[in-house]
Amino acid sequence: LSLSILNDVPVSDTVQRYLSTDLKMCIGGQWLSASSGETIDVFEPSSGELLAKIPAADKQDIDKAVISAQAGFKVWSRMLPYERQQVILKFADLIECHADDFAMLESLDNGKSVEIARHVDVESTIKFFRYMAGWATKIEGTTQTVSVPGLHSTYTKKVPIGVVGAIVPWNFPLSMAAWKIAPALATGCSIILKPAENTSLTALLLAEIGIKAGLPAGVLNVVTGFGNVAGAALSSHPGINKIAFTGSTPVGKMIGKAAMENVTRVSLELGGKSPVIVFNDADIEKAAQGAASAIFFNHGQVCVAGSRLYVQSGIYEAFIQRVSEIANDMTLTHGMDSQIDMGPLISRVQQERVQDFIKIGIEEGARLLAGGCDWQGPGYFVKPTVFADTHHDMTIVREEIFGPVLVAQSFDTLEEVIALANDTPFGLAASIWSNDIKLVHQMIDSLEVGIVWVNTHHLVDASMPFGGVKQSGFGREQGKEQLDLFLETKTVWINYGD
Ligand code: TXE
Repeated sequence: LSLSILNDVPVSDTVQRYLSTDLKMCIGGQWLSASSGETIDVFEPSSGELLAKIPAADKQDIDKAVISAQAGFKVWSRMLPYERQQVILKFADLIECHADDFAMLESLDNGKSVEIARHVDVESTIKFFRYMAGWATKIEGTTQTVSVPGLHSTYTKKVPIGVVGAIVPWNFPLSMAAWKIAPALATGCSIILKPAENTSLTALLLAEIGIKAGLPAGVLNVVTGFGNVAGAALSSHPGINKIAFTGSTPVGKMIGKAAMENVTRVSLELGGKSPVIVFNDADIEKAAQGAASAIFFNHGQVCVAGSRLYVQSGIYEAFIQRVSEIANDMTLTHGMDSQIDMGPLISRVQQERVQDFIKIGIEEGARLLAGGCDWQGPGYFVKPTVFADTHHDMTIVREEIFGPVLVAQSFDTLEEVIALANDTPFGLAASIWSNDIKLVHQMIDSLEVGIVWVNTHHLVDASMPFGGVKQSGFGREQGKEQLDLFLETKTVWINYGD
């Protein structure tokens, strides 16, 4: 397939192979079409042009993948941790060799800047694989002193949970796949990954590279398909030992229910409506740049996006004017253009959904300072939008919009802003902008969230747990804590008395 945005751009053979109407998915080390022969059209979001066709898997394909993953698990879990570590490290090296291919495919599939894809998504993926490879040889049980009479040797072993079913969204397709695959491999699990139907290309390339790195057949399966068909078949399959999901809260609830039917372990990383809280003493310029990037990074399609802005009344007007200026100055273009500040949203559906929220905001009487819902031209773009003078009865304040739309309001006291920040069913992240050490610590203690940033937003690292409270989900990804999601504890009692 040829794409208009690639007219003057050199394209590698690997990338060219993926711009195809005949892509296959990876089950048990084999490249297969869907059993039904059905496919899904995938579009390049800045032009709406056809990018690729991927298999539309159904229950039959998931059944096949589960059998393969069960066989893969037997081989992989019995390998020495050191051998598994070497394969994961090789996997990371090969991702690095293909870093530019991954970045270009991610940009074409998702619409984000190819530079950001290369330096954020791909770079962090490589680091994460290396970080998790380190843990492969360091998974330990404990010995205990017990209080029952007699002579007993007692200890715990950590054993891999088995076959992992992973379902991931389209906003960070490669990173989200990596966040599930790397810890599964490090703990000795096998995995079936179902990428989002609109962004499966980098997941398929990961499967190709994983085989080259030496993963035994069936250890990493990538099954493409629609959520309500392939995703539903995966999350309700009795042969799956753990479901790891990232996506919307409504789908997370459905997956949780389906998993519980089989008492399958489940971890959920769901939606958010994260507050950005700016106090009078903050450096206005730095905090305004921070607040803008908190909402506009990745075009607002980030679970931890800083989508609610609370500014203390002394600097409120100046602050929201500055954030609006930043929004108005942003260049909207496709991911191959070096002038890009913001790319398109993922799909026509998301563009319409986000623009509808903007219309509702205007109807509900919020003050529109930047942007709006009048994008003219091709592609699924939405202008960076800032609403001021919002309040908590408004739909745009209560719901996750998942686009470049910021809602701002002022506050006076610490108590007031704590109540506002926590007045949401979500509890993923928050950022605080102030240099008052007492106030910052009081805020950290009071916010009902899984992640707090101070004078920054969006920082993520392989070693730092990531996840939310309330309806933003449960379980922590990244860091040592994530390993527990993929391990079971086995308790051993040995009586060595008479
Ligand atoms: O998400 P879905 P959608 C939110 C965000 C966005 C909205 C809709 O608000 O506007 O969700 O996006 C798979 N059983 N987030 O519809 O449906 C699906 O195929 C099993 C926030 O794209 O949650 C995809 O692989 N799986 C979020 C994955 O779930 C199912 C990121 C996520 O898609 C399924 C994405 C089912 N019944 C959207 N239905 C975040 N906070 O990170 C769908 N899927």
